[in-house]
Order: sequence, then C-alpha cells, then structure tokens
Amino acid sequence: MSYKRVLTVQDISCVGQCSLTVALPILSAAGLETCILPSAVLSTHTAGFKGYTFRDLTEDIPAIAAHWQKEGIQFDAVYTGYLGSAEQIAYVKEMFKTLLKPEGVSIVDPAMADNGRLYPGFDQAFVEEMKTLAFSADVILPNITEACMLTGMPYRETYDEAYIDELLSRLVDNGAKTVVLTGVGFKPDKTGVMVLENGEKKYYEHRKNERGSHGTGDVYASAFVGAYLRGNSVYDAAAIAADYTLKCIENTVDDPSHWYGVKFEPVLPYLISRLG
Ligand code: PXL
Repeated sequence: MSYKRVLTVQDISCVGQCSLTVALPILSAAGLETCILPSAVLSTHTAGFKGYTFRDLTEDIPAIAAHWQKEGIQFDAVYTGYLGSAEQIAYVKEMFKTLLKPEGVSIVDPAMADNGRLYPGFDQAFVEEMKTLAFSADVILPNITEACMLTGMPYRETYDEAYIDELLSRLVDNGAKTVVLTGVGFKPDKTGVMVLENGEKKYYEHRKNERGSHGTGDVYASAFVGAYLRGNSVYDAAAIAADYTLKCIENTVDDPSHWYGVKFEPVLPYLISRLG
C-alpha cells in the first residue's frame, strides 16, 4: 500500500468533535501520514455553544510554511476545512503552490455555512476570498448553502434536479474542477451526494436521519479524503464517506446529551474495513 502524506488545515475546536479533532483520527485511521496546520484554536465550535474563545493563528502561518519549505517538506494532498480569517485564505492558496508535490491534490471543504446561513464570525469578505480558494482547488466539497454562496445562486430548502444542475454548472463556470456536493436529497426520507467529475454527474443516495448533527460535514470530508487518497475514485470515496457518516449519526441519535457532534470513533473499524 502506498503511504501518503496529507496536510490538513482547519481549526482546533478543543471540545465539539469537529474540524481537526475529527480529521486527524479519521485520516490516520485511513492509513495516511497526517500533518496539521491549525487555523485557529477555539474552546468549542460555534454552533450551539455560547461564549466560546477564539484565537486566530493567521499570523503564525507564513513562518510555519516558510520552515516547511526550507526543510523541503511536501505533501501528496492539502485538505482545507474551517479557516480563521480571509487573510489566512491567501496564505493557504500560496501553500497549494509551494508545498504540494507536483502530482499532489488540493481538496477544499469551504466550511463556512449551512442551512442557508454563514457560521458566526464570517462575512461577505470571507466568502469572496473562499471563492478564490475553492475555484483553484482540484476537488471541492461544498454543501448546498456553501455552493450557493460561492456562485451567487439563491438558497432554497426544497428543490428539484434542475436546481442542482444549475448549481453545478455555475460552480463549473466559475472554475470548479471536481465537485462533491453534499446534503442533496430529492425525497423526504433520503439524502445523498452529487458528484461531478470530468463533466459527468453521478448521484449517491442513502437513508436520511431526521436528527441533523453538528460536525458531520467534517466527518464526511475527512472520510472522503481518506478514501480518495487510498486510491478510490471520487465517486466511490464519496459513497464510502456517506455510508460511514450515516453510521456515525446512527451511533449518536439515541443520545440527546450528545447534541454537539457525532460519536465517530467507535465506527472507525467500519471505515477501515471499507478501505480494505
Ligand atoms: O463543522 C464545521 C465547523 C468547524 N469549526 C468550527 C465551527 C464549525 C461549525 O460550526 O464552528 C469552529
């Protein structure tokens, strides 16, 4: 098995089962050397906790990147999630140029919004910068809200396939290469992912769990990156990540006290078994 080195850039939410506390274990379980660059440190995530702390690490990034460059450290993939500031996005874009191996892949989860709304602390200037990062990446994993914000398309809670087609074509017109659009459901009890690769659209549908869960976007993106870098096609990696994420949600729904994230750790053996 080839052993790949991935860099993931996202925040440390010390409590809350999202971003790096999810990405690091999932990518490691997928058998990848996982290097991290924390974009910010928060006491918890921002979705439901009140009074969280937030330390932006933007100013540390240039020196960290310069050190790695000096050491000749390069990555097979750079995978970005929740970023701390619009200024930081410019640094990350530069890293795609300086720290990726020639055949390396850039994967962007434009983690900034859900359910039609930006996460607390983000503004239009951040969205504008995120567009430049997302449209320079090899693969993007937006949810429908993020895809709308990246393209200026009005957000709708109910939609048909024509709406999703329009969203995909606007993403492509703006420069998106490969798209994994998450949370796409056409029937009340179903959800899924729409994958667009080389101009070809493929849909993976699965059961929908009624209880929405925080952090599932990060579980999904991390499992996708793990499966993709282990040699699966984009579509197969998207399907494996969907199956794993659903199992994580099902492992959590009967515990109302666990509202802030999903219990993804006990389900890691399932992910590992799917990776072969
Ligand atoms: O799961 C995305 C995410 C990551 N990091 C922080 C967040 C969120 C979503 O709200 O608040 C800090």
